[in-house]
Amino acid sequence: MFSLLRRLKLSYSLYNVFQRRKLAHNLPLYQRLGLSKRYFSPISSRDFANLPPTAGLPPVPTLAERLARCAAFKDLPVASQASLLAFEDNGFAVLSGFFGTEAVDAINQELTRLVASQQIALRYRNKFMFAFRQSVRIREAGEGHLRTLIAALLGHEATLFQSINFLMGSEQRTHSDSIHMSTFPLGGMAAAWVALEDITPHNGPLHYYPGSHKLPYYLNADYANEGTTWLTGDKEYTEYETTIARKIVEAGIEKQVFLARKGDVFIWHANLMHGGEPHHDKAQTRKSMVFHYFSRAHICYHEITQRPALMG
Ligand SMILES: O=C(O)CCC(=O)C(=O)O
Repeated sequence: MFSLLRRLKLSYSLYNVFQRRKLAHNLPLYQRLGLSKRYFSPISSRDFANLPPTAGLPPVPTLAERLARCAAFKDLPVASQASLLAFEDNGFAVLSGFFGTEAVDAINQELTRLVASQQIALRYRNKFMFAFRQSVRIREAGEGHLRTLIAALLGHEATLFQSINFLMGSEQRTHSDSIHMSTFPLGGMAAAWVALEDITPHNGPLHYYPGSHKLPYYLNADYANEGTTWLTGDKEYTEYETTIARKIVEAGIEKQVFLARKGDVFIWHANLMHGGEPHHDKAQTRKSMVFHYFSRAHICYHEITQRPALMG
């Protein structure tokens, strides 16, 4: 019964009726693309099936031109610049030592303070969600040069949508963020993962599949999770994960593990397959933080739940 209620589109649409300010971002695009949607309407990839893949997007300069115009890019070491310039080929970029020790220590202290004062608590087993809404310091880390660089990678202005802090490894199975934070046209999001301490093979490093962003975007239709007019899909999330595991084997892409040093940043593309390795040594922490950004030029929503994304 509860699971049926959770799947009922009407119930969250009713909730969203009261969220106009946070949902209005999709309206100009709905209008431009001729989609008859209200700000609170359910939305999923099925709604875009008859539209050209880049419908509604303005033309953008090349990645090299966009980065060359970005002040934050000019200040970076050559290796980080090269990594960003290769983003469209690889689906990721590594910015070694992007945050200094003092900045990382301050973020860790901030998280300790927020937890101690119960301003944030664990959700979904091991995640501290949206700490940036409670902490100027954490917000600044995501809003500063990182957001500018992400905007240059996306080719559009970017909004910091979500932060997640981890004290232990996520141990998340491989996925593409586009099933959770989805856009039309595809590809209008990116994430920046920050190592808040040195990461070893024993404390659950991030893993990723180079070039996997060029695979198709696997969405609800790819694991029979489209649902009906009134209900979202009824598939367990593990079915999505199993589909992705199979697709990666079929594609023959080799997994890489990111053994980050404190302060390193790993940026991933909307469709880069990634996840968290097992955290073997539970005596060690795995402090990290990830910022998820949406493009402001795209329709932003959540494919699994078929909800428009609440911004801000
Ligand atoms: O930090 C990790 O281990 C993975 C995080 C992740 O997959 C995500 O935030 O999308």
